[in-house]
Order: sequence, then C-alpha cells, then structure tokens
Amino acid sequence: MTPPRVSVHRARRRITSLAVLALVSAFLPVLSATPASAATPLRTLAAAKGKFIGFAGATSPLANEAAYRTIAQTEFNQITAENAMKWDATEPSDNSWNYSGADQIVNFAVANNQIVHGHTLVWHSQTPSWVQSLGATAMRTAMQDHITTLVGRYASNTAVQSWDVVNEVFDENGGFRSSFWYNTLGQSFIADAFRYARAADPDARLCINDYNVEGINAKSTAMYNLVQSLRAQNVPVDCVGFQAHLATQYGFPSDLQQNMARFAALGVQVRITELDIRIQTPRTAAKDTTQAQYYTNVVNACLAVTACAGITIWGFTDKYSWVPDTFPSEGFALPYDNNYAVKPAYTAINTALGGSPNNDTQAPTTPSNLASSGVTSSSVNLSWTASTDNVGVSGYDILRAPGTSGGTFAQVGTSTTASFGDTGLTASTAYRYQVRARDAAGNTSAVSNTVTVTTSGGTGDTQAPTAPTSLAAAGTTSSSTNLSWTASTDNVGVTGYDILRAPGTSGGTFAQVGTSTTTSFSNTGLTANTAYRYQVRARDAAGNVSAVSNTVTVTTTGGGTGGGCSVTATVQTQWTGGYVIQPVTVTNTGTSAITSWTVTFTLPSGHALVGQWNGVITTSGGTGTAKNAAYNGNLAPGQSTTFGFQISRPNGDSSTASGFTCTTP
Ligand code: 9MR
Repeated sequence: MTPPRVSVHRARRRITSLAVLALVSAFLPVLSATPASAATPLRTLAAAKGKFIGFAGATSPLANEAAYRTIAQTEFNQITAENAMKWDATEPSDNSWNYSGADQIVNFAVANNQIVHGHTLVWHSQTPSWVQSLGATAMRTAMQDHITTLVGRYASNTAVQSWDVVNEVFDENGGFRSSFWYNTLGQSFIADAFRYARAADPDARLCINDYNVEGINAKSTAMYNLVQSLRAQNVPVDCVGFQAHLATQYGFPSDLQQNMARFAALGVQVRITELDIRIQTPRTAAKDTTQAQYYTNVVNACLAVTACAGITIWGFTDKYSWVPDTFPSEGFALPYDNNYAVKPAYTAINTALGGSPNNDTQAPTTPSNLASSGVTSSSVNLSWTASTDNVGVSGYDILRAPGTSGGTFAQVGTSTTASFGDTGLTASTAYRYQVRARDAAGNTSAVSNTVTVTTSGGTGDTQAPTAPTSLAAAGTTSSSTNLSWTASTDNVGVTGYDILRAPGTSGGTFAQVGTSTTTSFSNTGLTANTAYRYQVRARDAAGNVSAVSNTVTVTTTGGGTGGGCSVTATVQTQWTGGYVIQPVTVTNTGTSAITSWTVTFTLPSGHALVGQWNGVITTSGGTGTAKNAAYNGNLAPGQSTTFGFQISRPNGDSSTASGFTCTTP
C-alpha cells in the first residue's frame, strides 16, 4: 500500500514554519543556484503545448514582495489561491463575507492575463466552527448559500474558470472520509455541492480534488468509481484534480499517466492541482536531482494526456511552502529557493515543457535555398527557407560581400521574415549574399548558401521622378497616422516611395521611417499628444530619387490632461472556422490616468463574435467596438490591461480582425 504522503489536517501558523525553515537553512550547504533570466518563461512554453502552468498564490508576498510578484507574473499563466478563497477566509461567520484576499488574487490574475482556479468550496478543513456545528438542514443550506454567493461573485469574471467543489472526501482506504460533512449529511453533500455550483456559474469547470490519488490505488479507484457514478446521474463533475504532494522518499507514482488517462476516458478534464515534491532535510545536490526528475515525470505525464489541462505548483518558492508547517524535517519542495533563485527543479520543469533554460546554446538551423529575384539596376529581393530553433528564431542577418569572389561579408540588414529587399545598389555590379539566423538567446546559425547577383545595366537613366504632391494625413490616433499623397511620375517608372519623418513642428532631422510601393502609408508606434512632420520622396528603377513632397505636420491625439491610449492585438491561435485574438493590450499613452477606453477594429465579412473576456465587445456591420470591463477601465499613465475575444469565420477564410484603434473619451 502506498505510504501516506501527506497529512492535511494540521494547519500550523506561519511563524512556526518560518522558524523551522530558518533553523534548517542555517545548516544548508551552499548549493549552486542559477538565475532564470536566460530561460523562456514556463508560461510561454506551457502555452505552446496547450497547457497551463500555475502556482498557489499567497496574498501577503503577492502584496509585499516585488521579487515574488515578478516571478508570479513572468513564469505562470494560472493561479490558485493558496488560502484566500477557502471558507474560513471568505465567510468567517454566517453571511458575513470578506473578499479582500480572493479579489486580490483575481485582480492580479486579470492584470497579468492569468486564469484562476477557485479553491475550495466544500472541505473538512479551514471551515469555521459555526458551519461544523449545524444540523443537517441548516448545514445543507449554509453550503448552498456559500457556494451560490462565492461562485456567483466571480461567475461573470472570465479569468475565474474552474472550482474545486469538493476537496479530500476520501480516506486512504477508499472509504468516504469521516468528516463533519459526511457525518451530518451523508454522501449526498457531494452531488448537492456540484449542482449548487453549476447553478451559480454554468460556465465554470467543476472539479473534485484529492491527494494520494496520483497512482492507481484504493483511494484513486474509489474516486474513479464516484466520478463515474456521479456523471451517470448527471451530476456536473467536469474535472478531477490530482494534488500531487509528492515526497522523494516514497518514490514516484510511475502509473500517474496511466491513472490520469483512465479518468480522462470517463470524459473529464484532469489536472495536477497542488504539485510539490518535498525532500527530507538536509537539502543535498543528490536530493535536488531526484526532485528535479520527479518534476520532469509529472510534466511529462500531463503532456502525454491530452485531457490534462495543466499543472499548478503549490507555491513556487521554498520561502513560502506549507511543507515545513506539517513535516518539520522535510521541505525544499518547490522550484525556487528561499532567495528566489531557481533550483534544478525549475530547470527540469522548463526543459520538460520544451525550453532550454540556463543559457540556451543551441544554434538555429542554417537558412537554406537562399535565392534572388527581381534584380534591378539598384535593388534585389532575397528569400530563403526559414530556420528552426528550440527557443524560436528571432530574426535573420543579411550579409553582403562585393564582387563574385574575395572581399568580406558585412551585415547590410536584418529581417524577421524569410525575405529581404536590398536597395541602393550600383548598376552593373556584382554582389554576394548570405543570411544567418538568430535565436532569442543570441545564438547564430551557420551562414546559408551564397547567392551572387549582378545588378542590371540600368538605362543610363538619370531622370528623377517628379516629387510627390498633396501629402496629407488622416485618421490620426494617439499612436498612428495614415499618410497619402499624389503619385509621382517617371520616365522609367516609379518603384516606390520613402517615408521621412522629423520630430516636432520644426527643427530636428528627417529620417526614413518606412517605404511604400503605393501612394499611402500608415505610421504606427507614435507617442500620444506629440507632433511629427512627414515628407515622402519617390524612387525609380534606376535608383534616382525625387525631391521631397510638401511637409505635413501631425499631432497625435490623447495625452495631456485627457490621457490617451494605444492598442496592440495578437492572434493567439486560429483554426478552420475561427480564431482567438488574445491578448489585446491597451496602454495608457497619456500623462494622466484614464477611467475608460474604447478599441475599435474591423471584422472581415462573415466573421462573428462568439466569445469575449475582460472587455465589453459589440459588433455592428464590419466594425467591432470593445469597451473596458467594469474592473479594467482605470489605467495610470503607462499602465496596460488586456482583453480578448474569439471569432468564428467562414471555412476557407484565413483573414482575421484588423485595424485596431484605441480612443479615450
Ligand atoms: O498550503 C495551505 C496552507 O497554507 C494551509 O495552512 C493549509 C491548511 O490546511 O492548507 C494548505 O493547502 C492545502 C490545500 O488547501 C488542500 N490540499 C492540501 C494542501 C496542503 O495542506
């Protein structure tokens, strides 16, 4: 039989845990810790695998420690309140509610684009004595009130997506735990709790959660049978949580994946809800290695089971772990140490999620099939087959050498796509090109094949295009403006326009900010409430450049006392028939606080809104209008918030919403 891995009955005060931890730490040998900065964050890696990676959040360090907050928001995309949503925290006496900790967790999650798992509605522990002493009828009513009120409070908050409805209802042999719930109400309290929760938030995913159920054993089989029977009775059990409070001295439950898979076959989502892997003190490098291997095993099991939605780690720093509270000679269960340095466990999780932490040294593959096209007397278009890389290709360097041999290759440009246009070349002249790829850690690939290009002889043409005229700006927002002008003409044809910009209403220098092959250009990334001057000039195929156009002065909107905003939108995922835009990031670009914002965007024909979160979105014709939700309209200067939405589109249509513009009233 599996040895008991955890006792959850004892909730000592934090002071005890810190005292024990301090004592243990005093004898801890110095182990090497590596800063996490070189690693791709866990949340990025997990999202790429379609999983969440979360942590149990404690309200005090979240409020008071910047180091804790930084890791919390950088590394994780899911939060479970470690204690703040429990009954004793939220309803300490009958119908007297305290949401401060719960709201703190939820607000943090919303601000950082994280999802929240509510923990926990019905549990024998951390439930006030006024509940425990009620008679059957009053206890059932109290349970219904508690669930209805607490779940109802967050039902419209799209960050809060799931709840532990009942927690730890089994004993170690697979019988029902002899808790006050069971002893007063019998097992019916379980089905009732799920039904009350479903009524309070029909969209929330409702979970049953327990410990020592990671492997296949009497307790997990009892849980399996209960879930199967509840679902057969249409009791809304959607998900099973495996706490996974593991300990290296008891061995790894090697049938974890198999166990999750059998639950998944019942049609439920599964998740690892409270992962930590404690060791017996003192901490040693060998124990760290074993612990890291266990973390790897858990991540691999979740990755291998499609129905596994993700993993929540029960905290992330040893500084705030429940373990020494309960097991005085055990601890060090988490991926960060007391000083927020990463441990081998962090490296293991990151690696298992597909990352290459601690200074990635793997170079991208070499770009191949470099080829030239569209060679003129002054320009060439290059394209190549993209490289791949374990942490992603961040861009390409374009290298050029003079002539058909000899000389030195020097970098003449960069590209984030697999093509590049090189301009300003001399007619009837040979050049050699190569490209190489870079990754996010700065590794560069070997160079591609070399392509030799000889520019055309040109026409001997020295006639410049006419200067563009009637340059005008329209649709200026706090961060962008649209320029248009009357086309130039040229004896050998205009090939494009250079767009030049100078700061302010006078002075400064005009510098090229873009090119266009049409008679319009949209300049983005501008600062709110700021003046800019623009000019354009035309080029012809022989490389002749026109005089500049008239100057147009543009002042972006927003800023000042009214505030201003900018918006960027990302297509997170798409499929035949739809896509998700997430995050849409709204930033106050002004110098004073704003209290509301409005983002408009264009929806292609046949695209329809099917879901939205953290904003209030309406559509009319081909225009979408998103206004802030009640809780994210207030933005200090420089502060951002995000929202998102899902769109359905006709099959075969690969277009997405575009033209995102932000305004403040
Ligand atoms: O980590 C929690 C700790 O701070 C509390 O004192 C304790 C009270 O029982 O609960 C801990 O979290 C438990 C979780 O809510 C349910 N599964 C077991 C966890 C560890 O005891």
